Amino acid sequence: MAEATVERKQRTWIRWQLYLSFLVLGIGGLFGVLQALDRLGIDLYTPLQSAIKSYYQGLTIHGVALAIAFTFTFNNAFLSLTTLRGLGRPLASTALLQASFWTALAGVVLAAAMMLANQASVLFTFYTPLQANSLFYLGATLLVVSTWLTSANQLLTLRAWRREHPGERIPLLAFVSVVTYLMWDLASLGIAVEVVGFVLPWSLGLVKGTDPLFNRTLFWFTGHPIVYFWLLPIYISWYLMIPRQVEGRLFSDGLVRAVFIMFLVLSVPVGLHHQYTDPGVYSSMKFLHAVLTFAVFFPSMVTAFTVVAALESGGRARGGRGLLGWIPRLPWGKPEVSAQLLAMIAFALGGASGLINASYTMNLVVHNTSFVPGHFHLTVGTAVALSIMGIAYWLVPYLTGKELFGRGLALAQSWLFFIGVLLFARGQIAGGLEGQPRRLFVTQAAYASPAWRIPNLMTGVGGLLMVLSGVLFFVVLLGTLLRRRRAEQLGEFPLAEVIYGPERTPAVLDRLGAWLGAAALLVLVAYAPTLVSQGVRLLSPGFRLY
Ligand code: HAS
Ligand code: CU
Repeated sequence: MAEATVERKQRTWIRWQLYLSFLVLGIGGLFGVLQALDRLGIDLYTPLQSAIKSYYQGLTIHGVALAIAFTFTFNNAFLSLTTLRGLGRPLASTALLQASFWTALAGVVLAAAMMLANQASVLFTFYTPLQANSLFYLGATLLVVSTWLTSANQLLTLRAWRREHPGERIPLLAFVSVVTYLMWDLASLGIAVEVVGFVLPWSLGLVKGTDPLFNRTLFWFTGHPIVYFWLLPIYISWYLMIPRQVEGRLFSDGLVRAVFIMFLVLSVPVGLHHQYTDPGVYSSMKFLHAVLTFAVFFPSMVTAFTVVAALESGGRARGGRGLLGWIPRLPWGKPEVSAQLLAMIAFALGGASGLINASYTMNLVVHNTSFVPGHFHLTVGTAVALSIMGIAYWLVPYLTGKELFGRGLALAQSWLFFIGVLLFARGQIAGGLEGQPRRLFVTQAAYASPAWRIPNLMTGVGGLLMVLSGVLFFVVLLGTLLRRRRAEQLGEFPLAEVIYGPERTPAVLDRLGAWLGAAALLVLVAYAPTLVSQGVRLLSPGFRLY
């Protein structure tokens, strides 16, 4: 088959996986309504009892759909495309691309069916000894497998490319795409061992007991780096696409490679910052993870400076003068840009709240309070989700050949989401500082402090604005899809011009195998003492509190 035909076929499968991600975004987002209303003192769960049994069932659907299914399927689609574009050739295997889509779809269907049937109200962290129906765990496993299939396809494609281009530097766009998935391949081992090794056999009744603490450590082995698996595809857009979209230039090829390598090496060995308060973990190891958490903060700081520099170069090229005069000159009228600019601003706040979480002692104040959802709705909930919406505004036209519907509506959507999350997160953070627990069913709480009232009002109103914004996103999306097709592809694929290109980049950064080895070694040092000392005692039976 000619390359162009293969590529067209592959774009179709990429498109399907992208639609799957948006479908899941819609389902997960809608459950936000119930939660936001609860913060306003309106309990919709009781009247909806026949469909939704509890607050926790709704919260599980919200978390699993958005944090796991939406992000994984989007990444599979987007980073397959960036690999294909980056290497300038079709992916090595259309079959793997299809397999990734079908596996993800099967995973979504299984997990969704179990959650909707109230057979898996275990929240997105699925801590044992809470037990779900085994089909739920199988669904989650299939979602992870879909990412591995994507990664395998990337690696095969890279190998084929290398054969055709001996001695050449890996093109930057492909490099960052492959490194993102390599990081995730290593990171996902924790959850794979937890689910396949312990939880699935236990939920099937093949073994009698499980070990909650050991499972939890394995969970956070993956549960921290998963946040960078959500984030790095967005960084790819901020580094390599946004500069072009604002008519600016990216500073340096080498710096971007170095940042992604830092994420590869440092993303995993920090998971214990989710377990500062857990027993059975050496405090020296908690301290090591705290130090490494501050280390992995660094590449994001580099990103902040580099991305802002690219924005500034764009704003100045468009006539901006003075210290800050370049900001209003950015193309704020383009929804694909403004959504991502607003997402960046939210991320600056999300990053700062991350430092509070990461500080060993300050964590004691905020851990398990609503401060934490305040933090992660600024990060994954906005930096990632709103950026994805911005990306969709050029990507869907690009893939379908249909012009974006309702540009003004799309702009309003971005601002509404941004204003919504500022209120929402400020409310959650303020409530958390007043000791309000996270995952609290407020209207039915046996105790509630008056100090939580205004924070919850902000969270409720902000949350409703975010949902409304989500509805507008779907109006724009469906409006676009229902349009008549104008061309095979529409618009250009935005790729940044780089000031200092790869010729100045140290070749050692492209030695992916060696960096992966270094990462694995550091993980061993950071995790082996804890896992060995905990040992595995398969003693706990399963509980169903739902
Ligand atoms: Fe986090 C808990 C620490 C980043 C997500 N985090 C969570 C949870 C989630 C989450 C989901 O150390 C809860 C899990 C659960 O259910 O229990 N987090 C950090 C730190 C960072 C961080 C240090 N988190 C993220 C990202 C996430 C995410 C990214 C999702 C995508 N987090 C923690 C800790 C906990 C935690 C503890 C446990 C808390 C507990 O007790 O349970 C850092 O990596 C953040 C670095 C970010 C920056 C910001 C860079 C800014 C940029 C934008 C620049 C652009 C600008 C715009 C300013 C340094 C790149 C200019 C625009 C113009 C228009 C001019
Ligand atoms: Cu973390």
